[in-house]
Amino acid sequence: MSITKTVDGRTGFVTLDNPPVNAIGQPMRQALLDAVTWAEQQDLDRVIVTGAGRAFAAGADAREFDGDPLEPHLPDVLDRIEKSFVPWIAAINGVALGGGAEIALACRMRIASPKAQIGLPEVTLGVVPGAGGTQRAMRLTGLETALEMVALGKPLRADEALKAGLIHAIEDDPVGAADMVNTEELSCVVPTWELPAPEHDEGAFAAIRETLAKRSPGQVAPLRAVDAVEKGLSLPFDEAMRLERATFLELKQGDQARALRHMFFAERAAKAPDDLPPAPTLTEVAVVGGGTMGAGIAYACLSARLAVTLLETDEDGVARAQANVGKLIDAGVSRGRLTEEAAQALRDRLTCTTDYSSAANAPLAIEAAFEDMAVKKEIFAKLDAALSPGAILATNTSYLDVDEIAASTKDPSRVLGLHFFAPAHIMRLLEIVKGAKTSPEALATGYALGKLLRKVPVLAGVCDGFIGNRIYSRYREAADTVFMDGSTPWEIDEAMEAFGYAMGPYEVADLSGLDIGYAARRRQDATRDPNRRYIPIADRMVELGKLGKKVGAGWYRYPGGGGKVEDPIVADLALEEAHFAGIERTEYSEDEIVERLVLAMINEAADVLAEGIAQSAADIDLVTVFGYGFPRWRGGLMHYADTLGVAHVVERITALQSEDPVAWKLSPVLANCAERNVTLADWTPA
Ligand code: 3H9
Repeated sequence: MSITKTVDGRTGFVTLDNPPVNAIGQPMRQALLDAVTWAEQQDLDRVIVTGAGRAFAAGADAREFDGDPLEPHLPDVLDRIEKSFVPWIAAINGVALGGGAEIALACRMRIASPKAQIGLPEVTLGVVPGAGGTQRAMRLTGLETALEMVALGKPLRADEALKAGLIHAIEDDPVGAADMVNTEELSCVVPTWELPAPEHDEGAFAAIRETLAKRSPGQVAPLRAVDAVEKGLSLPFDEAMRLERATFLELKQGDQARALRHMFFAERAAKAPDDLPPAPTLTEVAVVGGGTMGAGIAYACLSARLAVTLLETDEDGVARAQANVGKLIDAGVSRGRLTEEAAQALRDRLTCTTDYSSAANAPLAIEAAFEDMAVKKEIFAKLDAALSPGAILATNTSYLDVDEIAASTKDPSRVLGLHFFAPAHIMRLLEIVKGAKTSPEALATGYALGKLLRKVPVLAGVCDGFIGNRIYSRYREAADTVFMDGSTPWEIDEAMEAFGYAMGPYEVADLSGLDIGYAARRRQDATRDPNRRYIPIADRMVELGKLGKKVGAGWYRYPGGGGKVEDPIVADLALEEAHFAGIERTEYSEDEIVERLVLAMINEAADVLAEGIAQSAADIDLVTVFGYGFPRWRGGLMHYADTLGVAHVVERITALQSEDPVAWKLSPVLANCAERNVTLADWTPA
């Protein structure tokens, strides 16, 4: 069903009905168009349009965007609604987004429930509003709010929408209130399209463009949405609508919109596989270790209404854990995310202790202690003894072998990895690591926790670094090679920022601490291919005590603990090492830097796929975007590789083999995709 229609007296009721969120597809557009004629033929004095279920309408059905537009088009349907002699009133019962908001804007009046939200988030899908959003919103709210709505995509709450002039009233029962509107009053309301456009305001346009340059560099749609508003100021309404529509259609087919659509649907597809047993209801968890990571995990669990027993080794540790979680709660209050009452409820649900028996009833424990196998095994032995035999035991290790940890317990089937990303209460990615013996029940519990914490769960197999850190290690290696052979860390960082990362690899390393990568390299020493070129610069940095921002110096210097400053000594290190190694340094362009770093990641990711460490290319996209800051508008690493084209990727990696055949050994998955002429997204093991 797409809409339902009923009549009561001279009032027509149209309910948008396409569960779960009333996305507007072709059948709904046709049904709405027919409803306009239906209302006119019955000589109704109003039509009240509302949504079934929790939403008014979530917007155009984005699943249609890959194909050609299907008639009737939404702008034409809304033109009919707006110009019909039977006035329509939108009774906005829940979210009205994109095309959903545009339906409401074309109605003569808008009455919203207090929980409604109204927004034009099209830019988050890489397009501009395509059914009048850029033209009607500004006629109702004025320039400033309209520009923010279309360019930033953030919805307005009902109270904000009322204040902005977007809606006429807020009522608990918007349908009832719409029915009560005086007929004469209704007939006096001027249709939105007839309202004058606001005056041009250079300051408002300059301000929004400046904001966009900072917030969404590289993204096309937000700027085009601003242009559509600006052009609309001096064009007749119909002409401005045609221009908006043309922009929408053009962007819809572009790389950025395809990438953002891919991410939208991949994010929603990330959930527990159907063949897992039903997940247990979690009400409490144990977390081991109250350092930065453990405290972040504990805070995330508390915020999801779980009771948390935070286990530490001694009383100092208990005090530190309590303080670490306390700081996060206090920050929640000072940022306005938590009321004082909610904060107290979180504190009440937290127990910090050294006594493992306090966690005896927890169905799940998450270990987030120091990255050391002996430490982990000791903790798992204690958990094994204290928790019930059915409890699931998870490790938050970033690199260590989950199977070895599991083997040290009485029942390895109840052990899995739950790899959070720092800060654990903010970063959305959760790698759910399946060991050789991990049971379906353990996985189901991991997914249940992920759902409660509103994480994006991605299933990963066991290897050094799982999906994300393994690809990241290769990225780092490629960066250090480019540094050694010709560039500086700041040139590399700038190139990756221009590509779309918020920070380049060297600034990130300074924030995490160079000792982390050092420890990983020492762990890999025993298994590293002796023929693989080793870049010693990062080790030299650690030997020099340049451990990153925490000590005031890493790849950059941080005088007085402040912002980063380029350090010529670091640049000289590469000159020195290159000289020792007899390397003639080259100057790399920004494009060459990006190409090398990104191709290195793509090749490694293809190996991750080949080895079954990741289940799909889309999972790798989720990991790279939600855990490592790969630009979402490029669709994640593998989607980007498919945008470049596998044949091109293979050709470029093959060309780089002349420099280093070991580091640039082509992944069999890439070779296979090129041979079969399939994308990475469509690749399946033979
Ligand atoms: C647009 O409107 C263009 C117009 O200007 C011009 C036209 C000419 N399409 O997120 P959830 C599915 S562009 C298709 O898990 P929540 C979603 O995939 C659009 N499907 O629920 C999921 O499916 P499944 C502008 C959609 O409660 C299910 O609904 N609008 C769409 O956490 C539930 O979704 C937007 O950008 C869609 N538009 O959040 C709004 N929306 O069950 C996009 C949802 O198979 N949507 N689905 O996994 C949202 O922001 C959230 O979905 C919403 C609900 C807040 C509505």
